[in-house]
Amino acid sequence: MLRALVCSNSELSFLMEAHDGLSAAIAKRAGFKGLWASGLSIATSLGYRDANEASWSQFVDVVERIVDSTALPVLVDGDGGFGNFNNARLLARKLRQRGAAGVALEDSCFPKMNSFVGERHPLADVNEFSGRLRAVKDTVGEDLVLVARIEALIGGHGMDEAILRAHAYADAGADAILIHSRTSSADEILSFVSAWQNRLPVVIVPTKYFRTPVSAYRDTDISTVIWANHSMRAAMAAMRQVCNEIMAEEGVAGVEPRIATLDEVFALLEYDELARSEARYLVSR
Ligand code: SPV
Ligand code: MG
Repeated sequence: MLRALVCSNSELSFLMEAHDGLSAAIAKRAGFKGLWASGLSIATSLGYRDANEASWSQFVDVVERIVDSTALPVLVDGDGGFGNFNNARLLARKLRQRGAAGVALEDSCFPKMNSFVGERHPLADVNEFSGRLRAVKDTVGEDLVLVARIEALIGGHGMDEAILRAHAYADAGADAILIHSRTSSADEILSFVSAWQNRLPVVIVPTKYFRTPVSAYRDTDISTVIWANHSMRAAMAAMRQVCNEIMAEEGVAGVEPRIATLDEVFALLEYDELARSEARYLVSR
């Protein structure tokens, strides 16, 4: 299912960020057909920085909850693979076991730092990173969609470097290329897309160039748009507001009309199914 979303050029696809079972279930209810298990959002929800502070096993445990709480395909943000080729293939094997549909690996060095923090991050050596991709491909084959993420533009290393890397990663067996940018317009991404000439499908993350309407991508060879961190940021803003208000008012009456009702909580996680199952399976004495 993820392969159909990411690797088909027929229609622009969208992946919505999830960082736990709840955000995954909400994205599914909103109509999204696939999810992005965001490293930034998962780290943040655990109270860590997006700098490989969470261990890979903590991370895959969260991914498992995201996978299990919906039947949607999940593309997992695998950062750089948590180390070298060996760590990357171990991660990929675990992600396959936990039901992920794909993994995106970025050409950063361990420990990584979120792309938007600081300037000119060092890139992994192109051959070494290609080895990480080949190791993952040899380990999980077609079971996981392998997305190679290029940090060359975001790190200030230029378009030629980005294109060179995209070809190397395609040669190494990637199924799609994720090209990241920190500019506030989509021009850089669109230049990449026209230079790349669709050798592999292109995935983008319009976090910084959010004002560009998606119609600008529909007429290009971009296959997939990732809304990478918006549920986490929405939750953060809402929780902060509610906490501040309850603290100031020493009461919850003010926030009550603006927060989810308990009935909404019970409906989202299908408590009624539990009651029906009890009637069927719980033997009364
Ligand atoms: C993530 O969601 O963790 C990403 C996208 O990798 S970004 O934070 O923009 O690097
Ligand atoms: Mg990330």
